[in-house]
Amino acid sequence: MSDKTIIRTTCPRDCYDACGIAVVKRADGLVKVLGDPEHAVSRGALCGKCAIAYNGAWLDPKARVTRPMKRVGPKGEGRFEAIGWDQATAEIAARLKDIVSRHGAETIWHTHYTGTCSLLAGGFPQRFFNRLGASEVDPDSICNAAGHAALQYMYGASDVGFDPRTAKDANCILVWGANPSASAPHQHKHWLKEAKAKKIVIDPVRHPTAADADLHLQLFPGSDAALAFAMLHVLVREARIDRAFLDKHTVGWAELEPIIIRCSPDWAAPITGIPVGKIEEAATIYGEGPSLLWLGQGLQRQPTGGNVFRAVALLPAATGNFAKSGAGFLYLNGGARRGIDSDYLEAPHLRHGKKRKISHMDLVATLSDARKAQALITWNINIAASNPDQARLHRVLRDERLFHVAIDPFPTDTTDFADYVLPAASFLEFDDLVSPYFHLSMSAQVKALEPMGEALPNQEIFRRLARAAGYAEPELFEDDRSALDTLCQQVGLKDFTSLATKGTVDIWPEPVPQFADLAFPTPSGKIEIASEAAAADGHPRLPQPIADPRPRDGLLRLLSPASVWLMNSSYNEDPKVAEKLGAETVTLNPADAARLGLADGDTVIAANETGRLELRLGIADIVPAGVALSHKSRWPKLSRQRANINALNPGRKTDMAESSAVHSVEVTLTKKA
Ligand SMILES: Nc1nc2c(c(=O)[nH]1)N[C@H]1C(S)=C(S)[C@@H](COP(=O)(O)OP(=O)(O)OC[C@H]3O[C@@H](n4cnc5c(=O)[nH]c(N)nc54)[C@H](O)[C@@H]3O)O[C@H]1N2
Ligand SMILES: Nc1nc2c(c(=O)[nH]1)N[C@H]1C(S)=C(S)[C@@H](COP(=O)(O)OP(=O)(O)OC[C@H]3O[C@@H](n4cnc5c(=O)[nH]c(N)nc54)[C@H](O)[C@@H]3O)O[C@H]1N2
Ligand code: SF4
Ligand SMILES: [Mo]
Repeated sequence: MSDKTIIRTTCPRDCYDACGIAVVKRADGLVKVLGDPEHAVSRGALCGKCAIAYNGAWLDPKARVTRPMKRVGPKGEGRFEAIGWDQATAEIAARLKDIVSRHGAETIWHTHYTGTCSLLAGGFPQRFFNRLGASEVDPDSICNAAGHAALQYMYGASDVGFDPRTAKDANCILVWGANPSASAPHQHKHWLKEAKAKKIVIDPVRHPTAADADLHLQLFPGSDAALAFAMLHVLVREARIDRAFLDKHTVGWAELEPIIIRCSPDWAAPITGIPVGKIEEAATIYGEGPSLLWLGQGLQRQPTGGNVFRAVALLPAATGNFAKSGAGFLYLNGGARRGIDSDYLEAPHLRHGKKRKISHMDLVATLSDARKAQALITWNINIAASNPDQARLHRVLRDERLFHVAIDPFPTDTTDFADYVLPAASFLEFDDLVSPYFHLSMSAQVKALEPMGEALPNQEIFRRLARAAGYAEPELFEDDRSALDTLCQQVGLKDFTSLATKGTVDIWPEPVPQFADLAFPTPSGKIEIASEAAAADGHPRLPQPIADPRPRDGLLRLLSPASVWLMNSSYNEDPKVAEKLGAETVTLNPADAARLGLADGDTVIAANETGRLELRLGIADIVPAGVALSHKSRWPKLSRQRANINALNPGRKTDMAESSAVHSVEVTLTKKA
């Protein structure tokens, strides 16, 4: 008899890769969480951060929250006593019902994001909040809402991307404002490297994917729309645009073309910082086609991020890069495209009345107002690390008036502020489904271990809260197996068990071209270069050839993108990952360091009107002059300052969808005395 069993499951993190995992359980109890060698993406290796954390803190009861807990000390001190589930759910439900009767259900706010992207643990809790009538912080407003809004105006859809399998037929892959070497490590390592296409990266930072590319355009942050217009200028000049496609499938090109003609590379070079020759080269390579455009998330986290997206997304329209293999763009491949019905998952029909929503950028102001907010429930999210205006947020979370329930597998800065902390099971401990957002596949998340201590999956936690609240609607209590089978059937699979035996399946056996039928789900059925819907919402009808003003003298533009060692704020809980992270640094171009009289390794103070933070200085020409780079999402409580980079983030909104313009933060840097 074998002395080990292997369970194949899927990583459900907010990551393009959605790796297949093999959990090896030895008879003596030893567990190893490894990359599944048979999985097309992971090919036997997890990324560095998961390889450490999934075999470290995620298996360590001392690192986890394992029991429901109730606050005993002052708010924010993180002192709790363990209680039973029945007591926790009864007390929480009673408090919520009291708030509903005295202040209205809309004063109960919940906020959640992508701690897990699995479907039940990410979506099922909405059934409870719909029944309760709670208000919601718009999830995407902390991440990518501007890009979604822009693509919806133009293409009618933002979650229908290219099929990565069509890369075999692409002559060019243009990665614009994404850093696969950190945020999609297996696409960096395998998918990009194996494609014969020429690779172009457009990013202010020379990250490893940019360094490996055939061409890197290291533009100044927030100048992407100007660059896109200059590339279009070259395409028009060199007659590389597809006029037949434009005539038939787009509206507004005739209005746009005169503007493009004014936007020469000579005009764009000083604005973007990219030499004329490189703009021409990038346009020529892209224009040869077929070309894939990977629209990252970084470029839309700018004050004019919506406009940036509309301008960059003109490229495939102008060159007819659709409906053929190796052509198209990708922002995200969503679940709906595969047939997943989010209304089934989230049951919005359980809600009476309209849902109140705010942007994450308005969270502090809302929580500070007792008429608007009496309670907060945080799940799948760590706002105390990830959100802007950190000092004020921590202050309002410390207010005894605000009733706060936090649900997490780990004791985070956010759970430290809560009145009740509920232990979430990790993805290794329950069945679920993963709908990857890069590849057009579907994967099973299969229970490999028993939940640690008394931890429960999110969906079960909200069933218990619904029961304690005395609700009766059957949707609130549907069991996992029934919901998983229904979701599998929605995507054309037999049931969960059959998917689990395969691990991951491609939804379409053959690669599918993007917008194969050239029917765009916009009001006109065409690509709306000129958008009446955008104009009706107060935006320009056309994308604009604009760029953000450069920072005033002395100020630096601070970028804080994804770290290679963290998944947002996740994995800070693992001491070995913390060791890899080392001191929190900021990287400057040598010219700026010389101008400011700073040396490598100096302790510097980054400051602006929102806050200040001590950082260790690194000097490297991976960033252009005028730009500072510091990766996001340290746990504030692990630093002496009890703060991270978001202490400097005022929470400025993008032009569209009130989303986060986090990469527009400006700071001064001075040497610590
Ligand atoms: N400065 C700066 N700030 C940023 C960004 C930036 O670029 N710069 N990026 C922003 C972006 S893109 C995003 S998406 C946000 C992300 O910010 P958050 O959504 O706060 O992401 P995480 O920090 O990973 O928090 C997810 C939490 O979910 C928990 N979790 C994991 N699995 C489960 C589960 O099954 N159940 C429950 N209940 N919890 C679980 C994890 O332990 C973790 O604490 O941060 C934003 N903040
Ligand atoms: N390892 C790891 N992987 C992750 C995450 C993580 O925290 N760590 N987070 C996950 C989440 S929530 C998300 S949203 C994705 C994000 O993944 P990505 O789409 O890769 O987005 P970011 O990491 O925010 O930024 C990507 C790049 O945008 C660049 N950028 C910033 N401003 C501009 C600009 O004005 N123009 C251009 N062209 N580029 C700009 C940054 O320099 C950065 O290199 O990654 C996911 N994967
Ligand atoms: S975080 Fe991404 S790269 Fe790492 S194991 Fe999960 S899916 Fe793979
Ligand atoms: Mo994100």
